[in-house]
Amino acid sequence: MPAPLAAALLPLALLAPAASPVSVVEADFDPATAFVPPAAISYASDLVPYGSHARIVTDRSVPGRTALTLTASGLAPDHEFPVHLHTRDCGADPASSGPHYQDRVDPVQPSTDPAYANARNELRLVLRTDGRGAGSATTAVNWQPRPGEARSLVLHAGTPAGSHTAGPYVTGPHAAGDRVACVKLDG
Ligand SMILES: [Cu+2]
Repeated sequence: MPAPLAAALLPLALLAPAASPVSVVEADFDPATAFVPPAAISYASDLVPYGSHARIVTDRSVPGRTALTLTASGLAPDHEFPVHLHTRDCGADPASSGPHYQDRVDPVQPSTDPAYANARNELRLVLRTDGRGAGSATTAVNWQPRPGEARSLVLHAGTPAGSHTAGPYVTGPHAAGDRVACVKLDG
């Protein structure tokens, strides 16, 4: 392109909006078999009923820091869900979301070394629902995810432990730690 034109376009390029530092994902949980692949999948409808709702606000406006807030409604009442940032997209198989996202990636996978598998190097929340199944949790870490490497937020079965009714993709009663739902993220 002629140099004068390039020079004229340069200011426009500088004005192009950067990725917003605050992103909001809102989604209803659906079965993975929904006709349109859902933005949020429930694998265990007793803990995460179809039609229940999640809102995730990810705030990267402070350099070197990420704050994440999960607000949900319609979930199982009085349950404590461990929630983590995972690396891969949600899929019909609960394992699709891959391992936990780590700021410093453990060279040994699956990661069990507490030097890597900890709440500073991973993004973890505990979502406690009230008697009506609503709840909110927030956390912040001193890093920002590498683009494209933190693609989902996964809810795990937590407390109270015990056997829950299996959803269509979880055969048999599921135990604490099982992935019961997954929300796709932009990042
Ligand atoms: Cu997890």
